[in-house]
Formats: sequence, structure tokens, C-alpha cells
Amino acid sequence: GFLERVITHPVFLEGKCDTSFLDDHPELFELPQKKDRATKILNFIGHTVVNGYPGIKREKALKFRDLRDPEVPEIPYGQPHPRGTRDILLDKGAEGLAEWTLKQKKLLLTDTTMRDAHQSLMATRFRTFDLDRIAEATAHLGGSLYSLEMWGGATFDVSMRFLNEDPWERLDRLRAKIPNILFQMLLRGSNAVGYTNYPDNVVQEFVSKAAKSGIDIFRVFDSLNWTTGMKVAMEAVRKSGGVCEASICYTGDISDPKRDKYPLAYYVNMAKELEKMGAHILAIKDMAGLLKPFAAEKLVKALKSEIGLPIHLHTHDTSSNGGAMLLMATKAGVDIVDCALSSVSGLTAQPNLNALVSTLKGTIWDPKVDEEGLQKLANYWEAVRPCYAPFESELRSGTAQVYHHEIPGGQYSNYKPQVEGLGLGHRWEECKEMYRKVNDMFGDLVKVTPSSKIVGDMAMFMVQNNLQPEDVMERGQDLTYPQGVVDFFKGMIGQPYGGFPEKLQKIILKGEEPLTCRPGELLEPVDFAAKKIAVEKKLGHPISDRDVLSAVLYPGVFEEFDRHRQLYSDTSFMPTPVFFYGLDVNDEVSIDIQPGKTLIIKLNAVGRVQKDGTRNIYFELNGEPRQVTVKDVS
Ligand code: 3PY
Ligand code: ZN
Repeated sequence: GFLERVITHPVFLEGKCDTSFLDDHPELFELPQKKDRATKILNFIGHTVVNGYPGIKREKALKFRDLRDPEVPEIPYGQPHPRGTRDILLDKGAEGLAEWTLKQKKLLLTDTTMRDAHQSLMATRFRTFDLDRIAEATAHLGGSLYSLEMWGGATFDVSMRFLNEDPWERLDRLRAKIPNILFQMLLRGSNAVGYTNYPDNVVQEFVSKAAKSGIDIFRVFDSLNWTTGMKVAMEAVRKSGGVCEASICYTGDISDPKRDKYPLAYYVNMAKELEKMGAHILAIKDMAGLLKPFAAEKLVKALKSEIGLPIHLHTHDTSSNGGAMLLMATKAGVDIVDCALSSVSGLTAQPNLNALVSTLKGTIWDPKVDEEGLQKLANYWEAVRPCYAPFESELRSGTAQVYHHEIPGGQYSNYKPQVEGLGLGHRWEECKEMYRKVNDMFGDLVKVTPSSKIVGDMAMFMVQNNLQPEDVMERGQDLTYPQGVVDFFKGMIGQPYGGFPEKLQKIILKGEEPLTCRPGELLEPVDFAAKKIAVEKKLGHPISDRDVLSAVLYPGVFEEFDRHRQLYSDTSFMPTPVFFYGLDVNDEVSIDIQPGKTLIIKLNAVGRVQKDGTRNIYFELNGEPRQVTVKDVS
């Protein structure tokens, strides 16, 4: 055909034409793979039909045909996007946006539906497919929201590890459809979007690529409130032109004089320091929902009078006091609050956005958003949510127990399955109690990723081995601790406020000397060019610069994800019910694999297991019979 005539042309053969564009477009060489995309998808569905989706127990699997297609609100064709906060950022820059924010009388709202809400309710499983489908409507109906938290935290890891999709591509697809509302991500300081400190140049490169890919606001925190650990990330955000939102993580209880490690003055001092370090916005990050309503009033008042930055309040509704808390904070002058659309709000997620909007209507804080539009968005997520049922935590009501165990909302929906995974499900109450005991043993820590994971790992280790704190203190030298716990006491994620408990540190480190400097100072910078060559060689195909970052942050996870992508192609376009649950015989699904290209797939029959352990799966693809063979490993 055409290609053959080109490559046999004399000019081409003499090398006199410019073919350098081929070097920049490795995808041109992927033709043979693209051609059998349909087969790859059939293989994936066949695999899911036979073996189920990893992590979903058979008894929890739902029927594809019972999961209705949610209604996507229609936006009149050609209607321009309402002017939003991102337009303000593009016009005025980060400082200008901060000034504008301070001037607003109305309460500004961040919607966390696309990140923290599902991280905290269903272990971060929302797929790009469902996010993408509501993106256009969100841009229109949510056009008066301050920001959408839609990236970072656990989404980066989980999208590759469990959903087999590219987090960068999710960002691209949402950005393309939502150009008007600020995009916000959660950045774990020196731990970026991981669980361990990375070399400085990795944090810098990650921030730079995230900003270029469309992140506007970076909420930066350190899991021990160690501001030294936030410096590199904060500077990188400022350099990228992004909005630097620095967080104080709230723990303890400023209204309880007995919890005196973290009094009001502690938070005010930290906030002042972050202001000096160049924050554009200050976040109060109440990751476990420990900030009580009257304490919130006190904290916000103090911060408003002591610092000049807009204040953005984040919380979790685990106790069910979240709504009341936000109202007290509003009265005290908070500028922006985080909430989630009603259908994915409450419990370990954020308080109910739609309810807050109704409550403030007609007051001086009226957020002036499209109430009906936001209801439509909530309705969409209400219809989507059942697809994710197997990942829901079993918390049925708010619980004041959170004030005791202090488990962050984003960890809660993970801690439970981890406990069950270790066969400790029947000792769940004990595991929560041990979480508190470990916190006390460790000197009353700020607990948020990754310090919260370290406390959780130690608690599970102790319950599993029937250890109490006194056992560890008395005969702990002979035990082998989880690696994360050892690294924590070595100073590998930074220095806790008030220092490490010395006796316990000696027991756990068994004579090894801990660090007192910033771990990033000791970690060798990554050579990205060399890394790219090495990964490409290992995988046998070219990868993008963003892939290189994914590979640096999560080496094993990235390789496994890439293997999936090669084997089954990009499965992020598959509707969620078929992705998680496959098809039953006679089910039919239509999949838009790219604009204008739709596959209609029907499952006709599943063959018996053969001698070699495989089964033949019989499909109809766009009306033609097609058969694939998959290994039965169920
Ligand atoms: C995260 O780091 O993922 C969190 O949600 C912390 O609250
Ligand atoms: Zn949170």
C-alpha cells in the first residue's frame, strides 16, 4: 500500500527526505498492536469472566446487567464554559488568585468527589471512565466551584496498581473537558505521591510535570508536620507557576487541656512558618476529622488574625460532626472549605456539599453556586456508586470513636481490608484500639500518609503477634519489625515534633544510628535519561517522560501496569461494570475505544476447562463470531 510506495521511493531510499518526526513519534511503529486492539479487549473480558477481577471475591461480584448506565446531564451543544476560578489564575497568577480569594465574602467550595471522597469511601477505586463521562457536565454545572480535588494522594498509585490505568492520562482527559475550574492535587511533600522520601530532583520533576499537565493548586503537607520536609516541594510548586497551598495537619484536640502536645499555639506557629516559606494559601488538613466544631471556630479565628493568607479547610466526616464544624469555621471567617457531592459524602469522606449549599443560602456566606446543577452531578455519582460496592468500607454510621483511635478517613477504608487480609477481621476492634496504643508509644504523632501507615502496620503487627506495648518495651530487641517502622525510627520520613521516643527507638533500631538531617539530602538524584533507557530496554518499547516518572515513583507497579497495557491495550475506556465483573452469557456491551470507534461485544458461551487449563470463550464482536482462549487460574 501507501507505506510501501513511500519506503521504496528513490528519494526515501537515498535518505534525502526528513524523517526526523519518526523519532518523536514512536507510536507510529505501534501499528501491528493497534490493529488487534479488539482481540486484546476480548482477552481481557474473557480473563475477567473466567478468573474474576483481582481483589473482588466471587460472592461480592455484581451482575453486569443489573448495573444501570447512569444518566449524564445534558449540556446544550456549543454552550461556552462558564468563566471560572482557573480563568482568574490564568489572568492574575497565583498571588492574584490568592488576593481574589481573600476578598470573597461568599464561602468558596472545593469538591473532593474525584479524589478524597472515593479514596476515603471505596479505597480510591473511581475509574477514569466514570470521571471522564461527567467531566463536561461538571465544567458547566460546577462552574462556580472554587476547585476540584481530582489527583494526587493515593490516586496515582491505585490507578496503576489496581485499575491498570495511567494517572497522567486521567489528568489529560479531565483537563481537556474542564478548562475553567481550578484543579487541585494532594502532594505528600518529600514523599510526593508515594509512601517514602524521594530524592529532591524526583519531587521537583514530578511537580513540574504535574503543573505542565494541568494541576493548578498543590496542597503540600508533611506527614509529621516537619516543615523542613516541605521546603523542596513548596519551592518546586512556586517555580512551576502553580498555587502553593501549604498544610498544617491537625491532630489531637486544642479544646482538651490534657492533650497538650499540640495546642493552638503550635498550629499558629506552624502556619506563620509556612507563610514565610512562600505559601499562597494555608490549608488546615484535618485528615481524621478530629477538629471539633468549637475548636474549629477557635483555630480559624486565631489563624485569620495571625496570618494574611486565605484559609482552606479540609476535614473528614467520620464523627458526623463535619457539617457543624464547617459552619462554625464559616462563621469564624474561613475562606474555602472541602466537601463532597452528597451521594459520595459523609462517613470517612468529606461533609455533604449540597447540604452545606442549602444551609448557607441567603446568608452572607451564600456560596452562590448552581444548586440544581450540583444535584444533577450528585445524582450521577449516586448511580455510579453501586459499581464500586465491593470496595466500600462497612462503616454504616458516623462514630465518635474516631476521636479516640484517630485513624484518618483516607486510611480507614484501607486499614479494614488490610486487617482482614491478615486474617484478623474478627479482631477489628482490637486493631483500632492498638492503633491508638501505638500512637501513644510513638510519642503521639501527627498521623497522615505515610506516618499513619506506619502506625497501622505496627498495630497490625502487634495484634498478629499478640503483643502489648509493654511486651515491646520489655523484650522487643528480639523482634523483627515491619520495614516501614524501622525506616521511620531511622528518620527516613523525617523528624517528628518533639523527637522520637528514645528508648523505643533504640529497641527498634538495634544499635543502628538514626538520621537527624533531611533524608532528601542523602538520596542520590535520579538520572532520568539513563532511567528512561533502562526501562525501555526492560519493557522492549519506547515510553514517555511521564512514564519515566511513574517508573521512578513506583517501579514494580509501573512495570506490571505496562504489562497489562501491552497485553490488553488501554482498558480505561471500558465501562466499569464490565471492567470489574465481566459479562454473563448473553450480556452485550458497547465500548467506545476511541472517538468514532465502537466495539459491540456479546458473550455467547464459555467453554469447558481443557487439559492445558485453558478455556475457549465465544464472543460476538460487531456481529461477527470471535473466540479467545484464556487460562483458568480461578
Ligand atoms: C493521602 O495522603 O492520600 C491522604 O489522603 C492524606 O490524608
Ligand atoms: Zn483527606
